Amino acid sequence: MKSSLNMASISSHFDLPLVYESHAEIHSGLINQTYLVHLIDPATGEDHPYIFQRINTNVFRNPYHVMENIIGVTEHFKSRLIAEEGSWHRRVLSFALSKEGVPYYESAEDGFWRAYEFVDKTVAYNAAPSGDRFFQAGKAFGTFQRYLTDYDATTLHETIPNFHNTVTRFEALKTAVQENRAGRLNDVQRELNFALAREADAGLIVKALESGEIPYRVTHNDTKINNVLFDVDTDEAICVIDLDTIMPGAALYDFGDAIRSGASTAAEDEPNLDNVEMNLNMYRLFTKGFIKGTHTLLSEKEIMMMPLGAKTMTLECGIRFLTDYLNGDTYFHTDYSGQNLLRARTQLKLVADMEAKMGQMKGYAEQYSEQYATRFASGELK
Ligand code: GN1
Ligand code: MG
Repeated sequence: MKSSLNMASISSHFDLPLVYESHAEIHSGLINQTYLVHLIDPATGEDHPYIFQRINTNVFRNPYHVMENIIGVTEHFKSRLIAEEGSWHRRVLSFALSKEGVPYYESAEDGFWRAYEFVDKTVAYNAAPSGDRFFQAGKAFGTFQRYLTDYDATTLHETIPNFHNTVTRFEALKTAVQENRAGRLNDVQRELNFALAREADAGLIVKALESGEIPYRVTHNDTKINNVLFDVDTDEAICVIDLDTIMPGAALYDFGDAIRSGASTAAEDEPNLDNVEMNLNMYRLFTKGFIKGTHTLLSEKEIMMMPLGAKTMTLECGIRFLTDYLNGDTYFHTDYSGQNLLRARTQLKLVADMEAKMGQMKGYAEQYSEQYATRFASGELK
């Protein structure tokens, strides 16, 4: 399918008064295929860059539901931006409609495609380039959650069932162990023992949601640092992207997954585990940004559980990579054999490091929430 990719033809199915000029693949996500496509206004010669994505329909079994969620949420987000900030320009994704009037184009040959306007003068990073930008990312993801508090979560489709149900993720790992489909079980004994020793703790967030101790919110669920766009001039995090997994969930999922990816000192597949740590200062700064972005939304219980959120999301991601390694790399995109095992190892190393730093991680969220609560109450911050 890849070699026969005809972007000129794919782009012609969207209702845009523009003509195709060129495209380049963007290799960052592990699930969908993403392209920067240059479309030209034939009257003026002006370039209108778009992002085109082919949805991985093995992962997102119902891509119509994915797009329904995304359109609903982005429309709501726009109205909140207008109400709170006066404009939504460059702050939310804007999707193109096809000539049939739907926000996607599909065919048996090309697959399932969507297109959105490239947000000009922005950049995404695979690793947080500075503490300030990680603080900014925290604020953006926190604000994202706050603007969606009044979104009717019952209208959302569950695009991937049990996506952050760490309990069922452990079940999937155990099934993969039993099946040993790729014959790799012997490579992973140490990682497996480490993960299974933490299985009981992995259910704590799920249990807190089910018992009503913490609320279900509309969450992003994939808050990897490369899923937020930064303004190249101001370094502000202005637009949250990759909206495929927006579903009801715990605020701790969004907080935790961002820490997992952005507070790590190394790449997800770093082979030398001595290089992999959770940077405590980055943890602190993201916490500060997230608390600032959510204003006074989070409950005391949620705030208290934030360090656990970081650990749980990292453990979950570790066992997801491990499961995929055992299954023969069928879910996450890999560039080389063994990449999923390296990814699993970095995540589990981060879990160990978080356990060692847990005493220090605790307290930041409480501290910032008190500070910001006072500043919001006095009207100093809005
Ligand atoms: C995937 O698509 P991407 O790269 O933003 C995955 C996340 C994982 C992440 C690990 C739908 O995210 O859950 O945390 O890889 N997305 C899905 O890098 O499974
Ligand atoms: Mg992504």
